[in-house]
Amino acid sequence: MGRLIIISNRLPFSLDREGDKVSIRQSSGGLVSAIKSYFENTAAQKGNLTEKMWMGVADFPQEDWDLAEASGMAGQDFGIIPLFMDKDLYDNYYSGFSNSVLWPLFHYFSSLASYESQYFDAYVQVNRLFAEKIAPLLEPDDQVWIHDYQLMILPHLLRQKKPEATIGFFLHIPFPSYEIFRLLPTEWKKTLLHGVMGADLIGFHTYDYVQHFLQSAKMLLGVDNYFHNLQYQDRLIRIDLFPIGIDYNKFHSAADDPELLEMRHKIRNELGDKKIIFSVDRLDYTKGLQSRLNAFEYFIERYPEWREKMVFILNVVPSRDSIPAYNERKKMIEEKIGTINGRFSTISWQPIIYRYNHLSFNELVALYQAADVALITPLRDGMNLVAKEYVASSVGGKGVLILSELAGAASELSEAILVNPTDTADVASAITRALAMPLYEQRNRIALMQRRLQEYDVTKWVNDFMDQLAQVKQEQQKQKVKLLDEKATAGIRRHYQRTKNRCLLLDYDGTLVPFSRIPSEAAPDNAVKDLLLRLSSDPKNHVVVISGRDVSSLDRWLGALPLTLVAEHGASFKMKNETWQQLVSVSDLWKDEIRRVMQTFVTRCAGSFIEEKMNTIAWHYRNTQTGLGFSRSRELLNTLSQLIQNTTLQVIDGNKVVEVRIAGFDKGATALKIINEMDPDFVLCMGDDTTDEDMFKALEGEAYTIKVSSGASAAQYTILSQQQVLPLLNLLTLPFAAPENGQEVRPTIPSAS
Ligand code: GDG
Repeated sequence: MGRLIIISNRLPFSLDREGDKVSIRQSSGGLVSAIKSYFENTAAQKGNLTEKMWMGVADFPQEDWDLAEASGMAGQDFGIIPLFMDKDLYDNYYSGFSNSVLWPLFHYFSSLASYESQYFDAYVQVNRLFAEKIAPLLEPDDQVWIHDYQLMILPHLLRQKKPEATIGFFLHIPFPSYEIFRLLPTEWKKTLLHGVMGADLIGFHTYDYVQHFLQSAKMLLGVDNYFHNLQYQDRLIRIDLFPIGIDYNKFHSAADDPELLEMRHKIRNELGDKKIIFSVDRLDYTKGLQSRLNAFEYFIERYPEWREKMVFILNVVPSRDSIPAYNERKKMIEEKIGTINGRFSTISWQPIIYRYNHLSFNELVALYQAADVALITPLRDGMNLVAKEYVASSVGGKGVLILSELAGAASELSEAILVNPTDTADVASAITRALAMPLYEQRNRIALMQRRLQEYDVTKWVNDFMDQLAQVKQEQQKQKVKLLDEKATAGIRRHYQRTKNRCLLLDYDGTLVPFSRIPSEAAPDNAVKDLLLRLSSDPKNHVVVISGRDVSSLDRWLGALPLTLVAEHGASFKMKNETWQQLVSVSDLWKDEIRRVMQTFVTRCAGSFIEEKMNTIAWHYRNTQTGLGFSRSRELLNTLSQLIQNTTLQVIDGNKVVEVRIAGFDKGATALKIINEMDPDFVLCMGDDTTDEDMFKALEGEAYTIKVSSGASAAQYTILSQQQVLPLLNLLTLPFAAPENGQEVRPTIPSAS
């Protein structure tokens, strides 16, 4: 039974002190109530979690905390782990690296980022303080969930101290495209990516952010993804989207609160029958206040019929006012409001009602409910909860949401009027459209959005994340079971040394030799040739190199050795000390059409090329721009699969290669044929590619099958890199140093499952 430990920059409450008395002010944020509700229903029990803890930086002095603890007030909802730190250090980490580098850059305001090295140093140091504080407290069944851009390297720092820990990470802001992310100094960006990848599960709000992250991981760390999974170093990591939800019922049922009802009536009465346009945001340049005001001004100019018939209630919530970029914006915004009001106000009407303060929950929801239109136009926003809260608060389906297409929420709220926030005319026309929208249309749109928000609320979001975290852990466990460890190696080695009629089936590229940028240059070096010679010179061994390569390459590189060679997945073969034989002999005409299609892909994807063999034609994309090559390969697979329908050809999705070959033979059938003919007492089969999977399946229960590289496989064991292949083969031949004590157990070959 473990604990759920939430780690975020701030704790979910503040302390107020008057004399010797402290009082606690709980945060009403969605995450707090979601975690509480996760524990109130059965989900936490399902995940075997008994307690909830929260760790974050305290924004109050240690002595206030001691007082709160002494009076038994602290830690009612959560066990609290406060972190106290030096103010300068905190400022450099929070106002500095977090909010003057990561925040502007991740929201595409690259010109506002100030790349000060003391900011980065403080960021690393504070993340380290978090790791040092939490690591000694962790117990084996605990699940750690780290939140947001202030703590991106904490997952790795914690993993270093606790390799087995269960760690999730969620980013609440956008993950930018690679072109933006790469603007960071090299050491910083690698540290950040490597840092996040200390987690087992990494969550983002949208599909785009997931793709951006995967691309950065590919470009900067050379890690390829397989759907949502990454194999990084020796761990499986999952990257997925979890669009955060809101506490739907809290907003939806707030309408029944009498105090709130009164507030709503008051707002309505004071504004008469004027339509209300409403927005509420933290003071932040990402929220698009300046462009929103420009659009609103243009709207009054362009659509004078609406003058005196509507008001815009603009509520700005103070935020990060110690950072210069924020303070300057406040002045600019207030000047613009002054200009608009000065320009269009009449004795009885002022177009903008501006407030710079924090609203109580009831005030906020009363405004949501009173507003005919919510105008939410951030220039970039990870998600934007205000948009969701406005929709959830609607009474009787009334209200129109105008939403920026650059907010993460836009991908879920497609029934809103979506606008580009910098397109003044577009936003102005959306405002007229919203003000004039018939009630039945408002209801239709709100109902559809409400249904979606209700289904995937914040509790569901927490459940979803925690379920996936548990799943990744299980998959890692399964993978670990397959890793060829010392014990399994010793078992295979003992078996090898006791047997007299052995068959070794070895793939070539990616197994015996590393991949080469140009296939024709992948010649074996002396180490490979020496080892193959030593293995094949042993009369107890029958060594088979089984490859998709053509006859001439295999013959040139390995023809002089006493090996059996299988070329083009079995279409041609040369038994030990014999000559080459070809199994199929058909006309080459089929290649013309395939070559023509592949040629168009060579033109469209720089760096790719075609390789022709006797029975195969292949398009290689190993040397192309990462990402582009992969997406072109998906298109090519699609085109070729349609083209070869009703023929005897077959398309193979290989390792950075798409191949078309004559169907009817594969490495599996060939391997099986060989071992059926020789009836060996020991079979070892190694390979790295999709085509080797045919062998692994065909030899299930008959051989030790070993996949070189990670990822799903039918092989019984996995080794993680090609560099381990020769040492492993070498080791098999070395006699054990001393007679072993105890009774030797003949190893059996477990079936691969
Ligand atoms: C980050 C990401 C992502 C605002 N003013 C008042 C008030 N609020 C509440 C809202 C809402 C929250 O604050 C603001 O959430 P947003 O999502 O709009 O924006 P960020 O603060 O920037 O949050 C964002 C979010 O994390 C979650 O992942 O959506 O993209 O930037 O809940 O209701 N609440 C009260 N008075 C106010 O004056 N009571």
